[in-house]
This record gives sequence, C-alpha cells and structure tokens, in this order.
Amino acid sequence: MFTATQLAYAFDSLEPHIDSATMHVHYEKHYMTYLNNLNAGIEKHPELADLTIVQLLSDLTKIPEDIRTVVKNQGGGFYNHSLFWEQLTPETNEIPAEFKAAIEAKFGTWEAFVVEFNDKATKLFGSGWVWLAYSSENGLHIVQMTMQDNPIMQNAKPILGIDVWEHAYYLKYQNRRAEYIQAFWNVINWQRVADLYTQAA
Ligand code: MN3
Repeated sequence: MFTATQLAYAFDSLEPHIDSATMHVHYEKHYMTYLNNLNAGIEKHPELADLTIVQLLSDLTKIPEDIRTVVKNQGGGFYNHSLFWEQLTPETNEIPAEFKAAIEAKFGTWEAFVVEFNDKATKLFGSGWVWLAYSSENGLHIVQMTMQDNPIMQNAKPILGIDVWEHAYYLKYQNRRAEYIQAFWNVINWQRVADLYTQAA
C-alpha cells in the first residue's frame, strides 16, 4: 500500500501564486485518485507489494501486462505529485550555491535555465510535465514529458518538475498557463530541489 505524502504547509499558504481551491482539488481529488487507483492495481499482484514506486516505474517492461498502464499512469501520477508537493513551499528561500553553480555550468546562466524551462513548460502541448532531470549520460537537462511520464522512465532522475495539466492552474489562471509558470518560481523549495540533485549526481 502506497500512502499519500502529507503537505508540509497549509492549502492556502501558497497564495496568491497557487490558490487554495486549486490546492484542495489537486491534492484531495486528483492526487488521491492516482494513489487509490495505483493501490487497487498493485493489490492484484501481491508479488509487487514490496517494490518502491521508483522501482515500479524504472522498468515498466517488468510490470505484468494487465496493470502496466495503471502503474505508468496512476503510479506516475502518484509519484510526480508526491515530488511536486515536496518541492513547493510558502517560505522565501535561497538557491543553494552549489546547485546554482551546477545550473550555470550547464545552461550558461541561471536566466538561460529559467528561460528554457519556461519555454518548454509553456509550449508543451496538452497534459504533462516539464522536468529538470539529471542522468550520467546527459547531465542536467530539461525535458517535456506528456501525461504522467517521469524521467525515471528514461533512466534519468527528476530534480524539479512543473505540472502543466490544466487541473494544476485552470481555476485561477484559466488558459493563461504562462502566468501560472511565472508564479511557480515564487513557491519553490530550493533546498529540496538541490537535495534531489545532490542525490542524483
Ligand atoms: Mn496534477
């Protein structure tokens, strides 16, 4: 049985950047549905019960065919959102110097990183996520992924992800996805993001 990641902050604490109504429906409805559907799928295969979500998503070819799509979509949704809640914070916080230096080494400047991330998040067609990811092959890189796909399905590690499904922003921003993306930068927990990078690199 997988369990929900608890929010470390109040539903309304990310206001005005991410509104309380969106946080409630996103966490209590969308996230819980992914979690419940994943658990219902895994229940059919007790032999998978001891695997972590990362192990399940790392090699989908090893997942029994009858629940492979459930693990990919619902398991991906569960994992992506669990990360997403943890990488948000209402607290103003500094970008750790070592992580910032790694970004600058790869993208030239911090600004260039932000521009590329925003551009890919704005232009991703339909539902999905844009990820800053790390792999030994490609180092830090930004990748668009549709649906609930995740870098670990491509042998990379997720470092920072933005949910650009309409459910993540439509109540407040309607069709103005670019405004939501701009607002996202105000509520990032950089220590958590930097920790993911340190663990991956
Ligand atoms: Mn979502």
